[in-house]
Amino acid sequence: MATPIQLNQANLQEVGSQMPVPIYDRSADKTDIVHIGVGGFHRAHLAYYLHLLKKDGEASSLCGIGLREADTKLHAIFKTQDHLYTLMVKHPNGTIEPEVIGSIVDFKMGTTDPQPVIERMAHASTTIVSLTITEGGYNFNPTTGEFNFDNPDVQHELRHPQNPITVYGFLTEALKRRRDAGLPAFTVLSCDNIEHNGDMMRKMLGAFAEAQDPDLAVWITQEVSFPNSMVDRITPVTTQADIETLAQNYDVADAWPVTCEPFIQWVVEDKFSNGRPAFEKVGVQFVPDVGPYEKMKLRLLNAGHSVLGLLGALHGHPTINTCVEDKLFATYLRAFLDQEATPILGNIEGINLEDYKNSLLERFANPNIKDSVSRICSESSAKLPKFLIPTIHENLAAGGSIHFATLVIAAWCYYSDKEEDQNRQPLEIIDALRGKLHDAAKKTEKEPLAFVKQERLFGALAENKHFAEIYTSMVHKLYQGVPIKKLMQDLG
Ligand code: CS2
Repeated sequence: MATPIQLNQANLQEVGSQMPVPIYDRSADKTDIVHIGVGGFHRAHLAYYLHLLKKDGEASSLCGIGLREADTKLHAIFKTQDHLYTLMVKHPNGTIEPEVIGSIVDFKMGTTDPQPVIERMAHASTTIVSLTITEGGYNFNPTTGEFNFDNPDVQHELRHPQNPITVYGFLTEALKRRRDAGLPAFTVLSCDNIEHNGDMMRKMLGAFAEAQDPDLAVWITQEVSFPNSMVDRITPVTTQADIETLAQNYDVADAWPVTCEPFIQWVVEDKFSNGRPAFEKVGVQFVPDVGPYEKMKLRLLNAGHSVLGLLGALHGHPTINTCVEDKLFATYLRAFLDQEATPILGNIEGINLEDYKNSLLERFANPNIKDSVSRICSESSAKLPKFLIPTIHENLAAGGSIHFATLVIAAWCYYSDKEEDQNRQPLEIIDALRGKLHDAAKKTEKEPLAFVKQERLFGALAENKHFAEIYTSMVHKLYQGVPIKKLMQDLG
């Protein structure tokens, strides 16, 4: 086999014989969006929307920022590929639609030398700093909802404002320099799966800035806007097989392509303190209040994923599509969505929830996506308090059903304790709180409520008698070895 063509700017024309490539101007002098957290999702979502706009003549482009050591891998790959990457859209019928995306034109790491990152953010041309820093990256105490000042990185940057480590230190230092230089503030645009993500960011940044420099905090409150936004596109982890498919079937060497589903959605509040590209031209919806859309997506799609992921992990299903191919799982998911998640959503203007749920099941069933259960279960300690636990609390308050969601919590306890499925196969557990979850879960046999007594995750759930009764009976059965599918069937 001939050596595949290395993806980079010089080879774009050659790559263009295999798939669409960007032919727009990629010079870095009009970089007005700076993005922190360039994972697969960002590359399939905001960077893709901007790519569509650039094809339509938009001059703005993106500079990616890495604030974690783990980002050095992408940094190195981007250097050899001139920040180009392939987006492989995977259709349910097996078709793959690859396209080279060129909207990211620069990438800077903030871990070794924070100055170039601060300067990029403080640069006159920067109008938006967007974020995908994951649910866990917001640094708040889940019990109190307040900023977590105990974080040692935060402590460090409060003492050394010019040497920031977290997103908070970088944003405040860059905003301070803008204020001092008489430049307008940029918009801080959160793109994470958190209800009221913009409001949350405003509150957290406000608390940090207040502790660091109260005058600056006042300026930030007056000048910076924090639109809430709902983001959606299923983006599985890239596999070696994806890299090989590109090399073998398309003759292109890309060390880190991104794969995703065809569906894409972005609903954003139109409040940008320093202007924005005309994203509405490429299908982005601008609405006055994104709250209902966010809630719908988090409580149906993301929670639905967690339901399948945790129950599927115990059973031994490897991917989300293998879960929904299993009729019992599909029926269970629908029952959870209809009986527990939907009743608390109320009406959402312009949305038919039946259609939305039908489309979710279709999206989850895409056999070409192969979204791993381990990705879905990763960081459950940051996800479930946003996706699923509030639904249990709200149903308890309203007298609604909680059985379907409670079995997921029981499964999560078993998963955290045993770290293997019910066939004794090891599970890949990725969670910042893995040790704590394991320690709490392993007390279950002596103290059945030990896992749900972790207040920072569950609030006062364990004190609710109705919940405690259902949960205790479920963990009891799981620990006796009753198969998860039998427990699911009993509820159906
Ligand atoms: C998933 C999300 O992280 C998860 O558990 O539910 O990554 C999901 O795929 C995206 O939010 C889809 O927009």
